[in-house]
Amino acid sequence: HHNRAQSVAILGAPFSKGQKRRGVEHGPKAIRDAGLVERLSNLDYPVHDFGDLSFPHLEKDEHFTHVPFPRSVGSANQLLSTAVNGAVRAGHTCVMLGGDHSLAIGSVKGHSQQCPDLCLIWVDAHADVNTPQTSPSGNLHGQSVAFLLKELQDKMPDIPGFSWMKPCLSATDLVYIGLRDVDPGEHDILKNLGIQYFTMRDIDRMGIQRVMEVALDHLLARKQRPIHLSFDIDAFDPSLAPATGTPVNGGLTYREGIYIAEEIHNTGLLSVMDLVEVNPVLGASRKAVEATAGLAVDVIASSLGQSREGANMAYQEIPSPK
Ligand code: 6HN
Ligand code: MN
Ligand code: MN
Ligand code: MN
Repeated sequence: HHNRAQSVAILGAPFSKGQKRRGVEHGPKAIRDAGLVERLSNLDYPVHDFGDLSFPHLEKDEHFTHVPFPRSVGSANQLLSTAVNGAVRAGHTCVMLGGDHSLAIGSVKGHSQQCPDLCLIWVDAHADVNTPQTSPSGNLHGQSVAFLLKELQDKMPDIPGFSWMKPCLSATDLVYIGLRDVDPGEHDILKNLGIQYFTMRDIDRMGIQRVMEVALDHLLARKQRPIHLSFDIDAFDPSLAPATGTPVNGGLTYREGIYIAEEIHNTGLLSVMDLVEVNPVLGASRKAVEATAGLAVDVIASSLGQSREGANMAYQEIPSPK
């Protein structure tokens, strides 16, 4: 079996200014409280929890057109990119706990500084590929992929806080899974750039097994390369993941989500993963919050090798009765 005895680094990113609702900055705590470290310690590698990053509070951060908090989002992502870069350089498989999905800008950027040939799997109800001009909300968590794509460089204005950021991915390096709420400008971008994507309708038609086969083939058939998995918890159906800011009906089932994670683990190529948009303030009850955070733990554990077949830990010998 491919299990590299690699260590895992956990990085908390308690940040919420990629959107306007409060609470998603408490995502890292909710996911840890749901037992993340304990679950990962049942797998066969050392886990290092590096705690939460601390992001500077900026007193004055005026809107850029209708985009709120541009400097806060820019500086948080710059800091995160340095942290992810360092964790990958140190040889860890890195798990970034959000926080909102604008954090993928820094996470992917930092990863790409160590692994320039990485590919990106974006599991989400949303495409998060708006430019400031196509964005209906202005929120930067709906624009992360637009910062990352070289093909969109001349469509992106100079946003305050982002002078450090240069795109690092090509449209062919990216696959989406789980889409069901795509803005008109985003659909145009997906089509024009020829990005590979699988909507919930595609999953209905093809089944998740075939979707993963085609997705991984698209990214890896020519050469094996490091995978960045950016997993937005709102990819799941809201009945499973209610505590999130932009829920959309008709999402992934539990088994589809876990299957995606298992297939990514089975490539042996997962290098960095983001688990974002768990918002404990938006759960209707404590149970709803725990269900959402527990689901996040399940996705992370499955991505790192927890198996439904068992055999997560080496078992030496069947004991004989004395
Ligand atoms: N997310 N497409 C919408 C927007 O505001 O641009 C929703 C974005 C949601 C972002 O869930 O990470
Ligand atoms: Mn997202
Ligand atoms: Mn989303
Ligand atoms: Mn394994």
